[in-house]
Amino acid sequence: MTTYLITGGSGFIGSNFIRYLLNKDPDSTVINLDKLTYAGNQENLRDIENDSRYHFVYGDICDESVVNEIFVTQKPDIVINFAAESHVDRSIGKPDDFIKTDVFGVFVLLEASKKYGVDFFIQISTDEVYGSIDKGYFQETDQLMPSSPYSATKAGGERLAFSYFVTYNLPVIITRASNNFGPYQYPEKLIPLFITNALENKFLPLYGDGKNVRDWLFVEDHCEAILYLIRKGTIGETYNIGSGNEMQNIEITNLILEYLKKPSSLIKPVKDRLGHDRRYALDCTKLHSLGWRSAVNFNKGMRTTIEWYKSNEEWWEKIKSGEFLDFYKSHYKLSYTS
Ligand code: NAD
Ligand code: TDX
Repeated sequence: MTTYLITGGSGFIGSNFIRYLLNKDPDSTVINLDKLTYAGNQENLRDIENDSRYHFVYGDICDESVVNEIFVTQKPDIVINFAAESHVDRSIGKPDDFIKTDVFGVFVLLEASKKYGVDFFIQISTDEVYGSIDKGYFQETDQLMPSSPYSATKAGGERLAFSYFVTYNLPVIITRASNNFGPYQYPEKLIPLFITNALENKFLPLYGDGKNVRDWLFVEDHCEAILYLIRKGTIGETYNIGSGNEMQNIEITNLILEYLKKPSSLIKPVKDRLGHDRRYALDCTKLHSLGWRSAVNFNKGMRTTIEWYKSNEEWWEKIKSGEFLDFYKSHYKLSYTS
């Protein structure tokens, strides 16, 4: 029996990971510590909330007393820290909570893990810590040049985790995944925003020239890679997790519109994101050499994702009529009804 402390388990990747883990490993117990920020949603785990192996704790990873209480009472074997402020645009507008959660929160989890002891501490970082690359692929040993407050705080959090490995021998593994997509992603991010806007016949606000490139990883592949690294990874190491599905934003946009049979007149070029990274691309040789490769074909992953948003309107309509609406209106300065 392995007890996992999953932080941020009510968000996009965390909820997919918990569902994946409970399916794959019948002997696991999960404690999900989540602050339920605007991005946390208990609907994401409605189907497993009555599973006796699943326990939800409402709380902040920055709150030492809540974190210590979990370590004392639940004695987690493995900590996987997904909790973060995760949206680049919000970090440009107001970085405060990014600095708290993505750096200080990691510190609180590391301190508790050091004090009470764990078998693994997995820090979920991101490809954005490298910054932008016009040609070629980032390797794990490349320098970190984060460009947004989001990526800078993620770099701070993961380097702090690494320092606990070097200094205190804490069994840390760091993962740097590329852009994820799939079910339950909050509709502020490119793919779910554009799918749901298209379904509502609303504009798709494409930044700049639309030619920025991301490497798209289906969320279930990401979940699988994390579990794989717990089995096969080496403590103290950092691993890139990508799929090699490089796409320009305009290509993704056209694909969504074509699939949904919506007109390209819905595309609305808008002012570019400040400090917008042009391209992210990962060299995943290190992970491949352990025997793992992403399995989900991009087009299949997109079909699954679009169909999920088509069948789960209630899930996203509730979100888009709440807190999201204020963010959207002030950020895009577009008429939301057009
Ligand atoms: P998300 O924004 O969907 O979810 C974040 C979750 O963390 C939410 O449930 C939120 O309530 C919770 N949370 C935020 N602050 C908290 C705090 N102080 N205490 C406890 N819980 C808190 O994010 P996501 O897209 O699922 O990303 C998960 C992790 O993966 C993040 O660390 C992110 O940096 C990383 N990552 C994301 C991607 C991606 O494409 N989405 C790619 C690479 C890495
Ligand atoms: O309205 C939009 N229009 C647009 O053109 C939005 C929201 C995005 N974009 C562009 C910006 C990026 O080039 O689409 C691309 C993807 O944007 P996001 O979905 O915001 O993702 P990104 O900024 O690449 O960061 C994501 O991947 C790495 C996650 O949000 C991070 O949490 C993760 O670390």
